[in-house]
Amino acid sequence: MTSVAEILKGDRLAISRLLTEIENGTSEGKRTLNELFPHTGKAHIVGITGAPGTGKSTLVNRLAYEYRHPSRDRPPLSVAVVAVDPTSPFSGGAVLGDRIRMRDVAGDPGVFIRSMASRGSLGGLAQTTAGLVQVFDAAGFEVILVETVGAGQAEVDIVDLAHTTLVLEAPGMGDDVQTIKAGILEIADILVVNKFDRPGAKNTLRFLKNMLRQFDPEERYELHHGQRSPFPDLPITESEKNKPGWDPPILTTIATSGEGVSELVERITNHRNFLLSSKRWSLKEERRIKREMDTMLQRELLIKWRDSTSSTLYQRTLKKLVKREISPQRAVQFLLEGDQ
Ligand SMILES: Nc1nc2c(ncn2[C@@H]2O[C@H](COP(=O)(O)OP(=O)(O)O)[C@@H](O)[C@H]2O)c(=O)[nH]1
Ligand SMILES: [Mg+2]
Repeated sequence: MTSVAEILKGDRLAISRLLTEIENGTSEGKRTLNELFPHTGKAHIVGITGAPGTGKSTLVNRLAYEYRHPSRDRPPLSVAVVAVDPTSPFSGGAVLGDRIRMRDVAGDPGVFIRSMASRGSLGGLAQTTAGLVQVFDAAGFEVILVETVGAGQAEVDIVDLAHTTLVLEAPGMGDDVQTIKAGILEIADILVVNKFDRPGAKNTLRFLKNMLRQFDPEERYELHHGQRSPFPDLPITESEKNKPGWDPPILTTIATSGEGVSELVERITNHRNFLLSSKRWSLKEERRIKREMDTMLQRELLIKWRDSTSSTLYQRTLKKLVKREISPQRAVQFLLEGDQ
């Protein structure tokens, strides 16, 4: 039994156990999440995405350190890290490298690092990640850093989860349009050119500045607010639309030495303040929670429906569909409403 009180107190062992329950999709984990939910909504959730090797894990480590030991006049904040990147040195494999890198923050009770087993996560990667984030939020961590690998739809998922999304690029990752994945720049609240000590870094910076200039702010806004989600969303009011927007800055860092990281934390904090003062924080939260509920609803309805439908009818319809005797739309109509 995981005690909710223990989690709320920030008990590390209880947190650890609950995270495992959630990863395994147990009903105990789900039950505890239900009880924890009213205690969430306080943390600043920051997503860090980008191609493998751009330096996400190294930067996350540095960010955690900077939050704990601010080099500027800022109060130290507690930090949780969720690494969803399967190639992350936080997970598996490079244990030695892991230890060496993590020594800066290891043993600090204000830091909690969890790498997620990305293999076959029951209930879906995005949902499990959201669950882990909720645990840290309820446990009182003030900042939650989520590292995700930029592959497939993963970077779009992070927009749904995070208040602030950092997109990492690095020189030598291929500075042309093809290699910068479509959609990844649009989701950035802050763009970071890491490995600024490497040759070609200035070119990467110039290239990104040009790319960013081409975006239509309206389009960015819609993407950030879920207007492209498959679900009919909460409408954006005219007055909301006309509020001054956020111009995503491009920063440069050297994650290995920590250069530029203090400035980055400053900008991340600015973005949080921007969201709060423009009321977009609550708007984002509302949309995120709605989407989460819709996704669950969709899944549960599908399961319920399949339980209540004859599998022979389902198989027969599927066969017809595969043979192209009927269209997918017709098949769905047939399954839901019968032959009409
Ligand atoms: N030269 C240089 N190397 C870096 C920098 N940041 C990260 N690296 C190195 O790049 C490699 C990949 O870093 P990692 O953090 O694992 O990248 P990830 O796959 O995006 O998480 C590691 O060998 C890091 O030490 C940087 O700013 N400069
Ligand atoms: Mg990594």
